Order: sequence, then C-alpha cells, then structure tokens
Amino acid sequence: MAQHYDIIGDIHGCNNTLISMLEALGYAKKSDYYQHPNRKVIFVGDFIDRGPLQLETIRTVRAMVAANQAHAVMGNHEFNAIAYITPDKVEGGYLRAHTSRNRRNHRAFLQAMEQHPEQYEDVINWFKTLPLWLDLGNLRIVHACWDQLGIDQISETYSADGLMDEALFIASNDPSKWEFHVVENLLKGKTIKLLNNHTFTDPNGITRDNMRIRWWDNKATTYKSAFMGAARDIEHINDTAIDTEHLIIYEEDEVPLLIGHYWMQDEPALLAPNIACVDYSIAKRNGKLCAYRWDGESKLDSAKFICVPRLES
Ligand SMILES: [Mn+2]
Repeated sequence: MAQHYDIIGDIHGCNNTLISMLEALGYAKKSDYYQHPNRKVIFVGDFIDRGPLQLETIRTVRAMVAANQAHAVMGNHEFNAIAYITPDKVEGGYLRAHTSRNRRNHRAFLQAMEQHPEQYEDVINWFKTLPLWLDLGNLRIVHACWDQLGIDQISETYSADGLMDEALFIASNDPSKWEFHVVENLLKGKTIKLLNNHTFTDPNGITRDNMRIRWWDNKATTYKSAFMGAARDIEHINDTAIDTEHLIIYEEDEVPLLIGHYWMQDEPALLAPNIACVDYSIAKRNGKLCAYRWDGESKLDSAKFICVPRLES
C-alpha cells in the first residue's frame, strides 16, 4: 500500500499544540519520538520564532525526521535563522542584517539560544539539512509557492533534491542573483509591488509596499482579486488590473500541492482542487494548528483538514 501522510502546518514554537495535533491524528510517543502504525508526517517548515517552546518544537520534529517517521521542508524562518548567524564575507556583518526589526522577529528563538548556547550550532546545522521542496511523485510540498521553473534551475545548477549547499545559500541571500528570487518565491511566495507607492501594515506590524498574491489563480487579474492576506487589509487594495507578469502556473491536473506560510483564517478551505494551505495562524491568540490527512488522492478534499486550537497561552 502506498504511504499516506499527514501534512502539518507552521508550528512557530507551539510544541504543546503540536503534540495535541499528533495525538489527535493517532500518533503516540514510542521511545523518544511520535509515530503512527501506518502513516507519516510531512512538516511544511516554520518551526521557530514567535511561540514559547522553540527548542522543544525542534526536538519533536527532528526526532520524527531522524526516525524516518516524518519529512520536513525548510520555511522562511529557518532560512532566515541560518542567514542571521552566517557571516557575510563580502560586505561584512551577516547575510541577514541584525537590524532591530530582524532581531524582533527572531526574538523568541534568540532567547532560547541564549539559554542553550551549546545547542545553537547544532540546531542551525539541522536547519541546513532541510530541503527547499519535496516531490514525492504523487504529492508535492513546499513552504509557500511551487515555482517549477525555479525548481528546475536549482535542480540543474545545484541539487535535484532541493538541498542547499553553501554556494546556493550565499547566492540566495544576494538580491542580484537569480537564486535569491527563486528561493524568495519558494519560501516566501510570489509578491508584487503595490501601485502608486501605496503601503499597508500587515498583521505582523510590518509596513509593506508589496503584497503576497494568489500566484496559482489565473482568474486573479486585479490587485484586489489577487491579494493574499488578512481580510481587513483587502479593502485598502486597489481593484486595478495587474499589468505585470505575476502568475506562476500550477494547472489543476498537476499532482496535489500542500503549502504553509500564508496565515490563513477561518475554516480551512482548499485554494484550488489540487492546492491546500495548512497554515492557520498558530501564532495568534485565537489561532490554530492545521493538518491535511492525505490518503493518496489526486483531488484534495476540504473534509480532510483537521485543526487543533492553540494551547500555548
Ligand atoms: Mn512562513
């Protein structure tokens, strides 16, 4: 029988909620990791930042991956964590600058590392083993956006299994390189610049002059209809036709794709018949952890989402 998977969304340091999800899915702790008699987990990335149990979350996920009970892909938060402590040999400083904004967004993780400095290097080295994407043939996983052309470019130039070596990591932190733009698409999703220098403040409190878009949706032809974000922000977005190249083709007959990253709200729903997001804003007080139970189907089913409420106070 083909392997079936439970795809679990962004966890952001909420290990108690993660464990309640694993138990809800029928996993039990044997020796030092959670397992299920006939299923495995796929984690979509973003294990760290924001929540209170940073190292505990990493331990839970990592033990399952090491025991071959789970796969995990890289999220933008793991990518940023590596860049934050990687020296920039050309410009000096670090590949991700230690600005107050970057420090603030990384604070929960940095505090955990201050308490356990002996684990910092080991954790970062584990992040470096996370692939940018996972293609199982009948199921695909990426943190934010399946950019096939970009995946092909990385496969031809670096690694066909999406693993980042040092050269790819450095190039993907350099905005003058194609690698930067591909990795941005994969881990942060396609964005487009707003018209007329318009800005808005996103739910993270960050002022943005660009917006995340429904990159797969070929019916989304205006800024408003292509907007991917909080409902309260959409009213600030113009209903003007988009005049730049903005879509990334993912046809409805391609294999199912599971993503995280997008801070979805309300009841889980499919983004397309073959695309589902399992990130339902765990970091918010009323947020939840979401998963999709996949049993080999090529068309996804909105009845197969499962959610557990956030347990961390
Ligand atoms: Mn993310």
